[in-house]
Amino acid sequence: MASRPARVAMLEQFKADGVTHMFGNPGTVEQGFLDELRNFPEIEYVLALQEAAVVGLADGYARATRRPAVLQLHSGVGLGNGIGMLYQAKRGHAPLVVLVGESGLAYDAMEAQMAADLVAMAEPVTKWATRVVDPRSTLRVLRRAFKVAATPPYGPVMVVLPADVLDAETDEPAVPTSYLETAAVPAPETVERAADLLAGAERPLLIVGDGVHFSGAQAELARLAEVWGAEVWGADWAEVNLPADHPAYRGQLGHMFGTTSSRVTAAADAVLIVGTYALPEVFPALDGVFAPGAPVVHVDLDSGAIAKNFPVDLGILADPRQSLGRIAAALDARLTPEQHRRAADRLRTWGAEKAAARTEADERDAREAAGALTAADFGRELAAQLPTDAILFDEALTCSPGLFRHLPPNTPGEWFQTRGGSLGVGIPGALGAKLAHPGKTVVGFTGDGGSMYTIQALWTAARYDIGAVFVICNNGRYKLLDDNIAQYWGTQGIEPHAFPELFDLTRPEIDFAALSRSLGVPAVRVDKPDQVAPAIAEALASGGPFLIDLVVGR
Ligand SMILES: Cc1ncc(C[n+]2csc(CCOP(=O)(O)OP(=O)(O)O)c2C)c(N)n1
Ligand SMILES: [Mg+2]
Repeated sequence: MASRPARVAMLEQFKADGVTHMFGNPGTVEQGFLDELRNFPEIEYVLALQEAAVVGLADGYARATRRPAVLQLHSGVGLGNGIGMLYQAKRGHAPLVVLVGESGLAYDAMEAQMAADLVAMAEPVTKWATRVVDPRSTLRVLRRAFKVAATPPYGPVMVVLPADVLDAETDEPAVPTSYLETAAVPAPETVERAADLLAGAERPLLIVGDGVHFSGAQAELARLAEVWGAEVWGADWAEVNLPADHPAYRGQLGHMFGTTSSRVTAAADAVLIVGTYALPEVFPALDGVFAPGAPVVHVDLDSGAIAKNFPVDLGILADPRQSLGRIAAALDARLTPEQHRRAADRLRTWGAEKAAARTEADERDAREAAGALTAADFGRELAAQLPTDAILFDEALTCSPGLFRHLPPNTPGEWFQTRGGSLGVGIPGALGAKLAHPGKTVVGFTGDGGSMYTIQALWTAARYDIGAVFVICNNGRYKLLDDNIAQYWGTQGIEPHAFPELFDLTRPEIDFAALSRSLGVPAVRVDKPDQVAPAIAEALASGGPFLIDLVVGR
């Protein structure tokens, strides 16, 4: 292979791996390879004006393409700005390849301006953080980064690129990365043991996370839930792992308090955990999570997730899609006709409960119709106007239940929710999804709080004419913090009182429509019910990026 500067070889490597986008925010120490991009027209550099937005764009793109996304951050300062969003990418298992520039190995001893231990900075928020120290291993390291990012559990990988290493020559050939086949099938006797443990249950529980989506196991999960008559509860669930309308889908375990989740988990007499870990709340229960004697089986491609916090009776390191159908078949064969009948009865009951809850919520909406505009009002009208295959990116937080009652996430790849707790992914995430699927309608929801962490991403939307629609659910508050502190008062025996002033965002009021227009994205403010339908029609017809400032609940 001909020798050429590593900065050129690196872009050849991306080309060999089919990379079409690099998200980034530049600096001087990356100028060498960024300048070379002019010779690689197949790779588009997507500029964002703050690193949280860069990572959010890449995260949305990686989620929507299900392939590694490449992004570039500038030295310690840029990496520092990106860390909060990298945290959410790691928690959510986004396969990101993060490139961070630095001046060079030659300057290591100098501790010059902007020098930092970049590997140490990135380690807690990446699967692997490394530094290229010899030009002859530039492509070796990059290929390994792609492979590690896209091996379960997926996650971000960071590679530090010293400028003097990239300016030196390498003769490594640029060949596509070797990815792993991970459709590991459990041994037949393991499937039988799982069925033995689970078959006797009368109150079976499936705790499910995004590992089901990653392996494409939705149909197998549905079949298992139906055969077993099991409730399905989400944990670390931000993709469509089971259609929201499926009778077995009962909701999400608590994001905040383990005591809330324990009411569900401790009531089960057998538990099967799939594609997640137990349990991801902010304040998890330390004990009492599962009923004494209730068997716990865990299927995952993430060995670290199995028996992470609590013992299991059987841990199966295998692909969910290859496992769940087999376990369902083994259960099907074991259950008595009476058990089959009771499983079917349970599903029927849950289906009826769901329908009743839906009717009740619709009636409540109708009663409240004369009051303040609600997220549900918007969701209902959007559902009427939206094409059936639209992609929705959900960072609507407290507005999410009202919105998505009318837009139930039923189809994998058409709903993405924020993960890991870092605010600000709503707008850039929707942009990433739109870049991945330019032909589809993409709507991103965020809050008046969440949007302000990455509002600069609107400029990127305008700059590259990325035609996603953004909806800011503007309730004038950090409302989720109100809800959480009310729960906290309950746990501490504190008398309910006025919510803290510091959760208020209306002094001064943010004019989101004006802010959006100033960044190049047309926008309307909607604060009355009769403005909803025309605003949605205008947004969907615009073809380019468009923002709706939706004033709700006040
Ligand atoms: C980067 C980051 N900073 C702070 C928080 C803490 N936090 C969690 S929810 C929340 C309020 C979000 O407000 P908004 O987006 O308006 O949604 P709402 O709660 O009003 O539905 C805040 C500040 C966080 N999760 N992430
Ligand atoms: Mg808010």
